[in-house]
Amino acid sequence: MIFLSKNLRKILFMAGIFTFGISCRQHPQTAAQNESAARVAVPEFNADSAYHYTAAQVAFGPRVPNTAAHRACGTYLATELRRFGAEVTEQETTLRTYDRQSIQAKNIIASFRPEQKNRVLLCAHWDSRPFADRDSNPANHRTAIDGANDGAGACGVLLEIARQVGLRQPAVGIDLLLFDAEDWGTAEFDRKNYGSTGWCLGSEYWARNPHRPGYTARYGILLDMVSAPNAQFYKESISVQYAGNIVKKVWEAAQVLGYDAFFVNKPGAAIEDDHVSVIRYRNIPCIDIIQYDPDSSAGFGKYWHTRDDNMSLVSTETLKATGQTVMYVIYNEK
Ligand code: AHN
Ligand code: ZN
Repeated sequence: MIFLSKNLRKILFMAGIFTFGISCRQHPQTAAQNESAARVAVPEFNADSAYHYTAAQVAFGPRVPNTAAHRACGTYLATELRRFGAEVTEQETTLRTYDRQSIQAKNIIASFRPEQKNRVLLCAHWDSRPFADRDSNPANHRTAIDGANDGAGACGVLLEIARQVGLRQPAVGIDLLLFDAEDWGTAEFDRKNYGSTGWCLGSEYWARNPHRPGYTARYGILLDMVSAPNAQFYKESISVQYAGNIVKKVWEAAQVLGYDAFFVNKPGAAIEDDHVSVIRYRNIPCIDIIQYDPDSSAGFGKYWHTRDDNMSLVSTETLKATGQTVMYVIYNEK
């Protein structure tokens, strides 16, 4: 009898846990309520504002290191980021290019809530290429490009994100890194003498000498060439290898927002870009959102590294898709 009642109590007790467990899961909210509770309010990314910041950079003229346009644009970017409430570090250094030029470079780092340990970094390069070495007109090969798509557009997106973050902070701390001297890689006309070197000098310098000793972040997102009309971002393969979960998170966010025409669910090439410095020298997983066009010879559109990379390559639709997707990701982080 005692034996049986003990067992019975046990059974009743277990049944109690079981029904309580189920009722816990069913009781508080309907599925729809649950979904709205899980959804975080993400501010609206203003693409007109990002367009304006892009045009303002291009209006200085090509931002080639050691020129007045470059210096003026660097001041503009740092001033805007301070105006949005970020703590801004201008990291200046002298770098040497593949063709043995000594350049005054400046990485610009803008931090929101720098005391917060839980951080995400967003980056882009702000310099423009000194050579239109893929231009159809050889007379243009030794002239600089506007870099509206290759440089300014991504920084325009980051400035608008900075403005929004300044207005309402996400739970994570945000660092924006605007790298200098990304685009002084070996010119096509120098390839036979130098091979392919000299890209990403600013990001390599920062990654080896971070603005704060021991700086780290949970992960990084690099934007590069994110403004051309109908741009397509394939899943860049170094990103997939070193930060596959971040690629997944970002591409899923784009899908939720209806931007899957821009964020293509296909593997892309391996691209040497600033994210490699972040991964290699800071050990921070970092992805590259970069336009990829398998039909163009270099893979980045026929206007890449030509004089055609001007404001006509800046589409507010593409800026919006990129900016809103990144904002969705950072505002949903805990
Ligand atoms: C290479 O062409 C090796 N990497 C592309 C990096 C780049 C240049 N991004 C913009 N301009
Ligand atoms: Zn470039």
